Amino acid sequence: GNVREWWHGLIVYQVYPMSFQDSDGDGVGDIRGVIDRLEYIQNLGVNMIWLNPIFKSPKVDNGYDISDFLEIDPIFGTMAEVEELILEAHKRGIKVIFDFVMNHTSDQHPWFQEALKGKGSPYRDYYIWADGKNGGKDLPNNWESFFTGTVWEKEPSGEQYYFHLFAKEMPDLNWANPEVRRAMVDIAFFWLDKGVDGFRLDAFIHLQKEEGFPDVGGLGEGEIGLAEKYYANLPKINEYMKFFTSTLRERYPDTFIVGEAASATVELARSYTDPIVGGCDTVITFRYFTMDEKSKDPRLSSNMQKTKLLYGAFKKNLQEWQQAMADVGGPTLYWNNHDMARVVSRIGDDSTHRDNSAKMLAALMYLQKGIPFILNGEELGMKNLYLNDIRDFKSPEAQTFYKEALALGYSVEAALYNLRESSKDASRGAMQWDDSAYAGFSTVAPWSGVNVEAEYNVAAEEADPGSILHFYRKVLNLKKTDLFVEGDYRLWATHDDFFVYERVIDKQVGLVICNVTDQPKEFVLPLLGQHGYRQLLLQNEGNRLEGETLYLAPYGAAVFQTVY
Ligand code: TEU
Repeated sequence: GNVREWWHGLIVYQVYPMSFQDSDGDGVGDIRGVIDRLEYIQNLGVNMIWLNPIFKSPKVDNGYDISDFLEIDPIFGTMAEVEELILEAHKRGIKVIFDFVMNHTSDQHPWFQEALKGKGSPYRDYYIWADGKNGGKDLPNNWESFFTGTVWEKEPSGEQYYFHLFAKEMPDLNWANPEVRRAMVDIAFFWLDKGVDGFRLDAFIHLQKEEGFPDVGGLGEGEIGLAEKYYANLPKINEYMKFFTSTLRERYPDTFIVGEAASATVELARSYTDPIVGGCDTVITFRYFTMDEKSKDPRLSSNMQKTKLLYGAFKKNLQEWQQAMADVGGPTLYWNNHDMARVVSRIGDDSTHRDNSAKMLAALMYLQKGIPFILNGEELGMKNLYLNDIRDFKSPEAQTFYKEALALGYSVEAALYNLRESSKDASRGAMQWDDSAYAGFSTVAPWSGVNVEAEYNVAAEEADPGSILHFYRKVLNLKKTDLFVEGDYRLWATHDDFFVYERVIDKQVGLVICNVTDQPKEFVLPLLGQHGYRQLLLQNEGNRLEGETLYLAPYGAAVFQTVY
């Protein structure tokens, strides 16, 4: 028996506000733009929007560096527009969740500006400080930040260093301080009072840092390195999360909370999603996607190099998450987000088999048990942005990769190729609404760059019943049926050329068959038995059923429903 929580059946659409729709002609997307597109979002068949940060921010990290948690950044619009967005979304049966950045603030945040006044400041203990070694001359330790470089930055007065896991303009909050924990709860209440339905908790697995800041081992003199065991998934995080989630739910019991838990294992995910431990409804892990490391250069950052998904490992990972999360409604289901390259380019084939691979991947992922998270534009088969100048890459990791690759003798073209195919900048391009000069996103050049494509945009795909957009709608329609919400998940043991699974309720079986290769493949369907009958629910192009044999096109996919 499943305990059906209200959020089983959610389908989340990730709106990256800077790149979704510009309504005022400044080249940056805004809240009014999202309001104007609510009908489109509704017609997709989703029932929740996750908005990346829209709060006041100097935009060192596209809004994840927040200088005022309670103000809307003027580039996005006004508080009144945000209230209107929530209201209008609700009218359409769409819930709205905000990104909640709890690990750090902008260095421009008044708390940090106060903290910089020195050890006597009442806000000093809102942040994390350390003295340099050797009388202040050397760094406090050898930990590396996720945005490359040391985690330590000397404060302007020169007295101490402050800690930053991301950019130096993003000092980490000190969650060991109960005042910080209370302040973050108050901010969440402010937005819940405005009617938001929940939060995507940004980087919450980093809220605790190892006391005493011990050096990480295995590094040479003067070297720095990632030290996840000292700043990721530490034990007090569940205590902080429990306080946060349960305090919010005392007043707003239905608050939906999805935690971003990049490096969480299934065991950790279970505790983060346990109602009496961490209290998240679900978490987003990055661990599904085991990529082929063999072809990579070990001297360069691994996630910036173009390579293939290893389907064998990928199937095993998903199977493990499906099993561990079965009784909480399944894991989150996603292919990409604003931190990863776009799926049809990274994992599908964005040239020869663009349509079929995009459709197959949609069926493969979103008919599993769990909550789909779809990145805006993915439903059109949007591919990576074509960026061909290092100045077009905004993320510091991309800049570092480029410098290091060139220093190792890579050509400019080779370095740019890897970045274009793998960096997060590649997924942040303007939404393709039509094939006008700026793809209907804006009347001026978008901040992000844009691909303009005659066949891949909302207008063209609306008009074509065989489009990727229409296919996504069909997948999401199926996804809303009981069978695909609550049905048990069973992965078939097949060759790695296939990804095949069933969803099962009683005598009803949904069977999803995917050819994950660029070659045609044959698949023999299971025997029906005397009283069974089978119905084809959905397929992409070029497949053929002859008797019990399914001839799958390259990247072919078919979904059957069988009743025994
Ligand atoms: O990303 C955080 C994130 O990916 C890390 O928490 C992760 O654990 C680490 O990179 C190790 O793989 C979020 C946002 O999604 C991203 O856009 C922001 O830049 C970042 O937080 C900082 O707020």
